[in-house]
Amino acid sequence: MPPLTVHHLQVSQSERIPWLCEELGIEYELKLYKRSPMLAPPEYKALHPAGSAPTIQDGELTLAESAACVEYICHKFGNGKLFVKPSAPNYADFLYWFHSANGTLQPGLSRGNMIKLSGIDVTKNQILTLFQERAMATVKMVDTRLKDNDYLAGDELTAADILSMWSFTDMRFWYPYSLEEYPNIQRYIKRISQREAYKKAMSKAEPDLKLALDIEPPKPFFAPS
Ligand SMILES: N[C@@H](CCC(=O)N[C@@H](CS)C(=O)NCC(=O)O)C(=O)O
Repeated sequence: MPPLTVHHLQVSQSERIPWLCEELGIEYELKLYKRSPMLAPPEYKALHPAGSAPTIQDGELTLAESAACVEYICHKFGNGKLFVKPSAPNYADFLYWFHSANGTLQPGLSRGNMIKLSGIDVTKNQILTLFQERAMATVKMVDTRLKDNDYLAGDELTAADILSMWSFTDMRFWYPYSLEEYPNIQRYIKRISQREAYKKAMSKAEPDLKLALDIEPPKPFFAPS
């Protein structure tokens, strides 16, 4: 039995972790959980006080929060692979895109999703309109970055990409936006979705899902009643 257990909640940002493990070539046990109906089921919530996906376990340790899980696994099991060393010329680029992925990009889109689920007419509220504009401005920034770079930190895939990819793909089951205006993100998605590790991870984590890899978003996964 491998020491590392990855708890994946259906159609959630925890899909990042099996993908990471496949990129690192490490063994892990994958446990799958269905949503009930929108949030994580009680047995998932019981894993960690945060009750959020992803959650991983390594022996006695239980850890949540995507970036913490990614950093822990890369250093504990992957010899620091997919992290950029301080001596490398693209170190600051890596830090920026690694942290902005979950510090700005993902929270911005999540906020947009909450607003949408609440059913509020955003066009009638200046603050909410501002939130949504800001969220899409971060997507635009990524698109600009990817114009001359195959991956966020430069020529090679890093942990910054592992954290970011979800925001342009399956996140759109929750916050449906088109990629029409983001041609470089479209190419990025194509590039990553052809990686063996990505394909292998998604076939294990989301075996029944047609992934949101197209330009237009999929039908929402959950519609509030
Ligand atoms: N910043 C956190 C966010 C975690 C988060 O909100 N995860 C969502 C899945 S996308 C979740 O757990 N939703 C189910 C629930 O709240 O019950 C992270 O990156 O781990």
